[in-house]
Amino acid sequence: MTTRSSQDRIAEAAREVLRTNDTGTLIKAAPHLYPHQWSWDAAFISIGLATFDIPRALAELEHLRAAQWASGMIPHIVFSPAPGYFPDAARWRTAGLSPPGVATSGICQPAVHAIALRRIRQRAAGGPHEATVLEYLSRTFDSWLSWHRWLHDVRCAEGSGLLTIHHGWESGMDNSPRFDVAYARVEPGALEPFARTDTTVVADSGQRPTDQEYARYLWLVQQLADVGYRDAEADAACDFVVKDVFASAVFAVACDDLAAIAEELGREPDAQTLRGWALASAKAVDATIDPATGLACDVDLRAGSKVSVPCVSGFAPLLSTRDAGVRASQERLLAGPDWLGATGLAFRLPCSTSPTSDAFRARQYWRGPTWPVLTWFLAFQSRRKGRVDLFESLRAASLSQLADLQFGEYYEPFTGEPLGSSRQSWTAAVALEWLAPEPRTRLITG
Ligand code: 9WN
Repeated sequence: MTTRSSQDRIAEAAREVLRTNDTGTLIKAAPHLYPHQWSWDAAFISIGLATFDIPRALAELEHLRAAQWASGMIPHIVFSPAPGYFPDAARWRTAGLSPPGVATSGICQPAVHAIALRRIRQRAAGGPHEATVLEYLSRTFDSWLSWHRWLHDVRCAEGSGLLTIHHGWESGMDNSPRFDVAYARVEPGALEPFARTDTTVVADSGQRPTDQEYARYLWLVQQLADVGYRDAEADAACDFVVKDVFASAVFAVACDDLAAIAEELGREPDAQTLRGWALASAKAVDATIDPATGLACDVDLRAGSKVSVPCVSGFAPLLSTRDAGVRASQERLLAGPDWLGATGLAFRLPCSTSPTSDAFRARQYWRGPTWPVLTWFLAFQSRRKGRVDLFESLRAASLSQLADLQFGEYYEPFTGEPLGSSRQSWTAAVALEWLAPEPRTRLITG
């Protein structure tokens, strides 16, 4: 249990991380490893910023929105001029697709943005920035709606409620074992030469994806760039076509949050459309649950089968389900011996892959470590559904983990060692959100 003075130290250090990672135009996802703006990072970062600087929170989302493509797609990276990250802007070949003067990648990430917008709206309620936030929401609503419409119409064109991804990077959980079978099918041809930068920043390369994994990542980028990122062609041209259950659950939640914003703005028909998308995706996510494991599954469209690997994405229904039975059984599973109750954990926090699974690797990126941002996200959604006890226990354990003031990108589950980048912006952001007083507004529910 962290004391009040330890909590003050965490909050002060977290604000300092965000300030020093701020380039003045965007907040770097991490000081050295990720010197650009990432899409879902920016949303979580804005949630943390809103605890002490609401205008800066809006500016962060606005920087991302300015990179939105004409299609509605919000790219996963908006590049700053800083060197030192590979693949760099040129590798993506997106000139002419990204807005003039803005360098972006060509793929997307989970759509957490409307969740952030609603959270910022809640934090602004009754305060000096409320009018600014409402004006911002009103002025930019159509952009966020077109992002959701693109996801719905393009990434879910067949109407299943589940979103398609063409790259593990689109899931945000890059080398999770949930994608091993899909990646095994990716056989890189002649790759343009490349030199990784991540393994020069993270000295222990065992914490990062392997070179073989990187070759596959880059091959997919080449395949997608070769078809100009046109989704209709990408489904055929790209070796990796997966229905991402976690991104679909995020979409369901975000559609509900954008619907709440639409209602406040008096845009009832848009709200109804969004509520419909939310319901369809929430149901579709529940329908992927493997009865044998109780976990939700991705669908590998190339193989035509569900992928049942015990990863944290299997708890997607905890984010989005409307079924009390599903919620209860997922919570039981989470508390059980394969997850929070696993033997030897330094903190009772969800690992990215179940520690009792053969696929588990304690130090390797999305193959085992705990990710503070995901812990917060699962807890936040649980509290919104009334599960204050689960929220409080995850909050206490996460703050104990974060009391090292390293703001690690991810943590070794048994030793509590911070791994990957330190001073990671979204880790600092969720620390601030854990510690900020809950806004007193009815806008919080739902
Ligand atoms: C590739 C920035 C991003 C996160 C992702 C995380 C990692 C990038 C990388 O870092 O991915 O997009 O180079 O490894 O997996 O979730 O958004 O923090």
